[in-house]
Amino acid sequence: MKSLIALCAGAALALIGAVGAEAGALDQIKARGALVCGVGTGLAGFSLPDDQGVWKGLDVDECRALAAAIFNDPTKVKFLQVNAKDRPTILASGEIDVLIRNTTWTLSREIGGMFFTGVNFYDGQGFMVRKKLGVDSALKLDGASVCVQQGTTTELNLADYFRANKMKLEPVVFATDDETTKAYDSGRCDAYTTDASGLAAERLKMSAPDDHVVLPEIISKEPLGPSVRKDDIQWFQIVQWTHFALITAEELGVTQANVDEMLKSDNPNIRRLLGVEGDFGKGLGLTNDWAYRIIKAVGNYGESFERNVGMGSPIKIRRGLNALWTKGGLQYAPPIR
Ligand SMILES: N[C@@H](CCC(=O)N[C@@H](CS)C(=O)NCC(=O)O)C(=O)O
Repeated sequence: MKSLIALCAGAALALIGAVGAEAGALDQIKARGALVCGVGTGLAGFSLPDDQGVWKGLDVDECRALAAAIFNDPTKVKFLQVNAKDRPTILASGEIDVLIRNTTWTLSREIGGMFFTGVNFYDGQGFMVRKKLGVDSALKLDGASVCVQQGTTTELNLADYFRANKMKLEPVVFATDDETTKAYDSGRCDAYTTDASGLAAERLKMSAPDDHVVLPEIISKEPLGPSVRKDDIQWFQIVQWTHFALITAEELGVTQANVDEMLKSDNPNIRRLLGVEGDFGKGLGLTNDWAYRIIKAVGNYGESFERNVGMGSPIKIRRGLNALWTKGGLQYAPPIR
C-alpha cells in the first residue's frame, strides 16, 4: 500500500513538474522573437497591409502595442490572416498568441474558449443598399436578399432582426469578406450587412461608393476586442492592460509626441503609467516602462483611432461610443495603482 502511495505521489509530482515546466505565452513569444497576432483578411482601418506591405489599422496597432511592451519594438509581430469562421479553431490551435480581428465578444464564444480581454471598438450592425432601391429604413427590407458573411454574429443578428420584425429574408451567405462585398457590388443582393465600421470601410471598395447609402438602424451590439486562450492568466492580463494603457494615456494627455517630456511630469498618475513610479510593469511580467514603450511606438488610443478610422482617415468614423468616458463615450480603463 505504502509503495502504491509513493508511486502515486511520484506520478503526481512528475505531472506537476511537467505542467510547471510548460512555458507561458510570454516566454514562448520571447523565445520566438515575435508575437503572432491573428488579424482580419483585409479590412481598411482595422487590419490591412499598405502599398509597401506594412500592416496598418486599429487592430494592428493593438498587436504592435503588445510587441512594443514585450520587445520595445513594434515590428516584432507576425500577422496571420484569419477568416471569420476559422477564428475559434485557429485561436485554440495555438497558431496565434492573440486574436485581434474585429471580433464581437459574446457568451457563446467565451464558453467556446475565446477569452475577451476588453473592447477596442464598440460597434453595431447596419445595412447598406443602393440609393436607387429607394429604401430609407431597414424595416422596409421585407423580402430582400441580403449578402452576409458566414461564421459571424452578423449572420445570426440578421436572421433575428427579420424574424422579430416579421419580414421575409433571403440570406445570401459567403465564406469571406471579399466575396460578400464583391457579390453585393455586382448586384447579387438588395442589401449588404455587417458591422457599421465594416460598412464604412467596405464602401470604399465598391465600384461607385456614392451609389450606396447606409440605413439608419443599428440592429445589434458588437463590442469588438482581443481574445486569448483561457490557460494563461498572465498573458490575459498583458493583453488586457495594453489596451488600458492606450486608454489611460489618452485620458492623461500623454501622446507619442510628448511621452518623453511626460517622463518629467509631477502628476502621480502619469508617473505610474510611464513606470517612473511603482513596479506595475514588472508585476505584469514586463518592464516598468511597458506603457512608455507602447505610447512611444503607437501613440495613445485616440491617436490610433484618428489615424486609422477617424474623421481624418478615409473611413471617417466619429468617436461616438468609442470616445473616452470623460467625453460621453464608453472607453474606460481601471486605475493603474
Ligand atoms: N463582428 C462580427 C463580424 C466580424 C467580421 O468578420 N466582419 C467581416 C466584415 S466587416 C470581416 O470579414 N471583416 C474582416 C476581414 O475579414 O478582414 C463578428 O465578430 O462575427
